[in-house]
Amino acid sequence: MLIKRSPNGVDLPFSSEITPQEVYESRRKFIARMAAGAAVGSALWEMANREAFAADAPAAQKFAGKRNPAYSTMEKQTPFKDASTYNNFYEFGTDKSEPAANADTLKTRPWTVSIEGEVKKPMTLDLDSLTRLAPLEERVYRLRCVEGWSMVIPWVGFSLSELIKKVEPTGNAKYIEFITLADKKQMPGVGSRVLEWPYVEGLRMDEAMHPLTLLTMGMYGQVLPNQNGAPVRVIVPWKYGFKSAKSIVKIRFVKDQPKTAWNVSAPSEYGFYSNVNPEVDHPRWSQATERRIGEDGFFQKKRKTLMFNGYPQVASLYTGMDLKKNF
Ligand SMILES: Nc1nc2c(c(=O)[nH]1)N[C@H]1C(S)=C(S)[C@@H](COP(=O)(O)O)O[C@H]1N2
Ligand SMILES: [Mo]
Repeated sequence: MLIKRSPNGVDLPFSSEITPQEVYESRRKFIARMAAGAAVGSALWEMANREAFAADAPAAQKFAGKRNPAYSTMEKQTPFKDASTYNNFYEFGTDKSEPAANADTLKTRPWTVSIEGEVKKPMTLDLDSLTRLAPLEERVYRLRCVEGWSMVIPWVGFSLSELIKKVEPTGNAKYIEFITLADKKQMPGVGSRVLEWPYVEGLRMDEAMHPLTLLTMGMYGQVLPNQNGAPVRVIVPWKYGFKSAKSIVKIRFVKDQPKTAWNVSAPSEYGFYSNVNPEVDHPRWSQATERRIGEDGFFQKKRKTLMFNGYPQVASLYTGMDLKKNF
């Protein structure tokens, strides 16, 4: 095990990893509680990380799930601070810092999600009934933005398929639409014309049913911060980040491919599929590499982007499809 002296004189394992100053204290306390000299394995280090990051935002409500190791990357997690202050959520402004600065006006309770369209059992669920549909899991996913940066985030939720099974889609349900709240009173960006509101995203039914597609209510063991899409969003880890719609109020099952917000605003740049694909460049930039937020410096060599963002288990969904045409 690597033990090196940290700047504040505490022995830390794996201190080659960059450690944000503000998490030293809580991490030090946690490590102090462990038996001195005991082997701090990667699992314990993970716990120490989580404890430290959770302590970053003391006001947030706890929201834990059982770690699903089969669906979790062991890569270094993005510090909570970065994941909750570097955001895309155009309903609150287009600068990365604006969602964190503005999203406290979003009222996440009471909240309902209405599920409609081609289903045998349409329903409107409040947050508590939604949360109780299936056991909560924690899954550490890579999320790669179309802009060329990525993060590693421990999300809390369950497979969207759990909800889909409950509402019993009809034979006509070929696609699923996610519709975000669009309320000017709560969301200052909804007055702007950057996108058509409400923000709409969509998946083909088999993509929506894939167990990796996560209905997400929390991250880092806490309820989602508003700027990350509280109280409920989806995370589709093999697609560019914009497919992962935030603050969902409606889920609609439909026959035809939905008109999605980014595809409508710039169809030559943002296709419906939007699978992470290092071989298909965005018309204005390469998609071959990416920068990990909170970790890779601006002057550092960028890391290689992986096909399907490193989730090869989804490849069979696209057998026989031309992924250059269906970008
Ligand atoms: N409603 C809504 N959902 C959205 C967006 C948005 O502007 N509005 N931005 C998307 C983009 S481009 C990305 S990269 C991710 C960012 O999620 P994060 O802030 O939790 O990392 O949210 C996606 N979901
Ligand atoms: Mo993005």
